[in-house]
Amino acid sequence: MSEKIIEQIVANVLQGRRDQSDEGIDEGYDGTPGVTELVEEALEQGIPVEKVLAEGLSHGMTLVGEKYESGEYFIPDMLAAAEAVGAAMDIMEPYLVKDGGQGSKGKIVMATVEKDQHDIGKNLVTIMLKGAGYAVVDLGVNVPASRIVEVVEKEKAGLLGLSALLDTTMPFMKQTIEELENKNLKDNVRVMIGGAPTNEDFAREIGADAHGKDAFAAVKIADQFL
Ligand code: B12
Repeated sequence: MSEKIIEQIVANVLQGRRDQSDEGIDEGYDGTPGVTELVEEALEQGIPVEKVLAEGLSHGMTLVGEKYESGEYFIPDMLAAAEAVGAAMDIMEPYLVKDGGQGSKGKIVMATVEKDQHDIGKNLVTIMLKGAGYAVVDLGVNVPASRIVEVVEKEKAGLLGLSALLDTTMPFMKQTIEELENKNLKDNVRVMIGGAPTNEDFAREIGADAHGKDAFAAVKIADQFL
């Protein structure tokens, strides 16, 4: 039963169907539940939030990415899928946060770097960290290095998480770390980076303290540093 609903979530992410009123791409979806309704149902059935996230929403978006890469999908298709996943994550947040503490484990600043609008991965990481008991200040997308550094200083954050999905925006991660160094803040805050084009080597190269391949890794890194 749980496998079936996860499969339906993946299929509906691919169709970009937020709810039952959406048509989707292929025939045969009319009037059937969309991503938000399926996620609600899965959670009501007691399927673990982590499973819905990883095997449903995250996996679905990965497949959307592959279809875009192969030329089968275009930007509006990616956007529709992203919107459906975003709406589903709003439903999941209270379930995740209910399981965790009240931000008592430490403070983390999260941001997608300058000129980058991708936020699904960052939002996933943010909800997982909140669920694990951290207080997270989420600065959103397209955040300049100067703003990130200002907030890290003001909030006295122990950990900074940076997300980038574009080759062209990865250098802003380096710029952010350099600004932390210039302001003598680098010793007070650990920096973790993530996002599809990043890796451990890049993290080392720019002076980040850790690279996380997914939201679960982000929680492990936070537990290690805070
Ligand atoms: C959805 C999507 C979009 C949506 C974004 C909507 C949104 N609100 O985020 C829209 C349509 C807006 C979009 C636009 C563009 N996109 Co786009 N997009 C994607 C797509 C299909 C999926 C990304 C995603 O959400 N994945 C699902 C999430 C769950 O995965 P994730 O982001 O990787 O995050 C996980 C991990 O990486 C990690 N993680 C992420 N952040 C962090 C941070 C920390 C601290 C840690 C520890 C971990 C971590 O944990 C997450 C959860 O497991 C990817 C394809 C792909 N394979 O990634 C292309 C992709 C990223 N886009 C791409 C491109 C080119 C663009 C555009 C330039 C297209 C255009 N010509 O306009 C624009 C750029 C807009 C901009 N300035 O940012 C390219 C990038 C190529 C490159 N390497 O530079 C990709 C790879 C597609 C492709 N193959 O060509 N895009």
